[in-house]
Amino acid sequence: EKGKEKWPRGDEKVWKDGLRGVDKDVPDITRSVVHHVQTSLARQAYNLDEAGAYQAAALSVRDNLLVNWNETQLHFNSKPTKRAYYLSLEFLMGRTLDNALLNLGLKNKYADGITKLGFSLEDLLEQERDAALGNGGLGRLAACYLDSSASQELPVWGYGLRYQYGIFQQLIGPDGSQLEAPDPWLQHDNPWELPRSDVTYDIRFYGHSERVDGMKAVWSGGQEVLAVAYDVMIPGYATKNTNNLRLWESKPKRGFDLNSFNAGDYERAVESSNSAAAITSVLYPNDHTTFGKELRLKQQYFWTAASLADILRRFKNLDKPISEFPEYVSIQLNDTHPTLAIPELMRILLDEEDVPWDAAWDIVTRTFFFTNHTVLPKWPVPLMQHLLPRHMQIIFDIVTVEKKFPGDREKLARMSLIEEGFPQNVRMANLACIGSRKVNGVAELHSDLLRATIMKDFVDFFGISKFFNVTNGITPRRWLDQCNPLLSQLIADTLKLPKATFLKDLTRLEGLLKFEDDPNFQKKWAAVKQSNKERLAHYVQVTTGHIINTKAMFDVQIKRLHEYKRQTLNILGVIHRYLALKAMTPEERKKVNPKVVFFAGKAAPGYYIAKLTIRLIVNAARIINEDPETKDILSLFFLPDYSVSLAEILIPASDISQHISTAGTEASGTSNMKFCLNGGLLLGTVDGANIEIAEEVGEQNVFFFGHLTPAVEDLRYQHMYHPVPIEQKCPGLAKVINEVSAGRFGDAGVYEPLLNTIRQNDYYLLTEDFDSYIQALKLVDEAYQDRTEWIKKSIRTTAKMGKFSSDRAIQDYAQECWNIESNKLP
Ligand code: B1N
Repeated sequence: EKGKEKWPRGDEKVWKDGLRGVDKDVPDITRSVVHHVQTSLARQAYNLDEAGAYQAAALSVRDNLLVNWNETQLHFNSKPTKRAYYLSLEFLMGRTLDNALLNLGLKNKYADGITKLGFSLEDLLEQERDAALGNGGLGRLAACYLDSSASQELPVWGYGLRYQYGIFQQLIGPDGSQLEAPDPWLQHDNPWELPRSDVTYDIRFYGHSERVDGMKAVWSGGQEVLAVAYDVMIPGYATKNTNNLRLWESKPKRGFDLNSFNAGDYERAVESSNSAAAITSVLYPNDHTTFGKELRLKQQYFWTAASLADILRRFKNLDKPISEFPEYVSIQLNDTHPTLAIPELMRILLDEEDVPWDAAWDIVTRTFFFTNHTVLPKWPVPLMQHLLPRHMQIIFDIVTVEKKFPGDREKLARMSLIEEGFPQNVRMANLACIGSRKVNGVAELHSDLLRATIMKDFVDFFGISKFFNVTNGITPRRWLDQCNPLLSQLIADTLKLPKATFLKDLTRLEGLLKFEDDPNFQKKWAAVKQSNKERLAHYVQVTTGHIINTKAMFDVQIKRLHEYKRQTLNILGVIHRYLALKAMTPEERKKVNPKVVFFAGKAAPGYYIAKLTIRLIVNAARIINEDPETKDILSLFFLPDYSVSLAEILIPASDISQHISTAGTEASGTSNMKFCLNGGLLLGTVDGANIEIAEEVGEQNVFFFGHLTPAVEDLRYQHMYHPVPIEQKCPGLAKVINEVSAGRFGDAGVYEPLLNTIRQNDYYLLTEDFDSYIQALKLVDEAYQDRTEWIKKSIRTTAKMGKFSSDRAIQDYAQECWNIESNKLP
């Protein structure tokens, strides 16, 4: 009988005593920190700085996590359990120490202990470097989903890559341009990972594939690279359950290729060893647009092959027939990046497990689930043929089988995995779709668009039930309790609930509605916002030297720089405001509500237009912030090097945040949810999850503007074929553009390519939405004048954010796709 097994070795009591591990009391905590100072760091009270104290505290917390991690794995291994795996090329984790302490419920005790040792926990938290293995929303979503899976005691592991360098560090050069520096985040020891030098797999590239019989083949030759596992502990909130994020590092299989070395070709030997290590050296910083690069395809295959080999090994420990694989394994594909997992599982089943084609395809299509986040990457056939000959063969075999489907030729051509042309391309989204059990988008509008456009033929073929929606979510642990402890405490006090109640069931926030009219509560609510604004102002003062008026309205747009996200619309709106202020009399200006505008975000290093937008923001800020006539009522900041940690300071401080993508272009957005959860109001277009936020909080509590999705296509068509000069189309915007063009913000001429995108095609429809945008900003100003009503809107917004917890999203996936169950550690 399971669970009653004999103790495997030695004296059970001695073992269990030793495992007690979890430091519950302050003396235990200080003892464990001091122990790490002395043994792990070989230091003492005399020579311990904050960085060392952080390391020792982190190692002490890590001991707790490791005990829980081990117990969780043992627990889930004690009987055959269905597991889900989240394959994501990006996990944007941010910092760990604070989050781990909160999830373990040990924050106050560690704070006490650290104080007794002569440090402050708050200062130590600042010592930690962000783990920034992601570009933006897609990677942060993966991190939130891990937190929610562990917190809900679900058997979910993440699989990703252990990049040596995360997303680049952003600097601003003297002319206001973005400069990039590497992010060597592993320079200091990383206490949050556990190298597993015993968990390794050989991964093959290149070589040749020879058919043996029928659909089977042998793939040999080429280059072999070693994948080494590193485990990152993912603690659940208020539970012992601690899940795993397994990240792969690439290493040369042998130190050198001895054959080349013996032949005296030392350079070639070192080169091939370098090329193995190169695979996981750096995160690609081009979100949405990384096609055609051989190293990127190598990363994708290396990661999916190692992850699948590992998943298969775990499955084999269960001693079940391979046909039952989908009964024990569900794999979620985070966008098309891991789509090679589909032909890779086919290869393993056909070539290594001797499963016939139809049975193999059946297993594959019951195992995978595909989440689409955006447009459609393709890979050139010749590149794939060269790098992965066996997988290309399998993809062509799938195409052959596909051809037997009934249907008209045009439709089949649209649905094909191969796009004809010179060269041919593999359509990864089509492969992900036909190889998966289910396909989802990330907000209602986005899922509707998928079903109506790029997936339409597949909907006709497979039926609508294969296609569904899971609206994104965010973890309230990090995005409320951790980043806004004052608000979290006020909510707990007001609702007379332990924090854990609403942090685990975010719909409980609705209880706040009862208090929206209570002046005492309103006052406290406003005081929390004020103190978060002061925290941000302090940060800005320390990092830039600027002093900010914290009585002003804080208006925030922070996200990757992209034309479709329209930071350009925002900065041109700011300039419009500035010009309007300049035209006023001093008396008129006195009546204006002061405003501070914050921008932050990185542009892909090769994205010229996005980088010009940054330059314009920075240089406009230099002029506007120095103008004695207006600087008290309008100032503007571009905060460099946006990160998860910076978001944690900015989001709780915002009065209004901007999510202003051209309708139909932002799949969901997730920072919109974070701002609203923290009582910031939303100014946005009718796009992505903005729509569902408005449905929840009520349209009277959000500021919407701009054209709707169905209009966008027609407008673009008109711009193409019936262009109207901008002076005619949108005189207000034309005036602003002319000022920029004339060099009012420095650099006459340099912004022309950016301005021309608006003057010419205006693909993102700034000329169409500018007037209603300015109108919406005016409504925001007016609403802010009535402070009591504004505070009520803010309370209502927070109260109605329950739907956007990533716990709900993970439940959707667990039920609709994975068919897994919670299992709490005793
Ligand atoms: O994924 C987020 C959404 O909230 C955003 O709306 C969406 O833009 C974002 C290639 C991407 N879509 N596609 C990417 C990232 C990296 C890369 O190499 C594409 N990111 C999104 C979460 O659903």
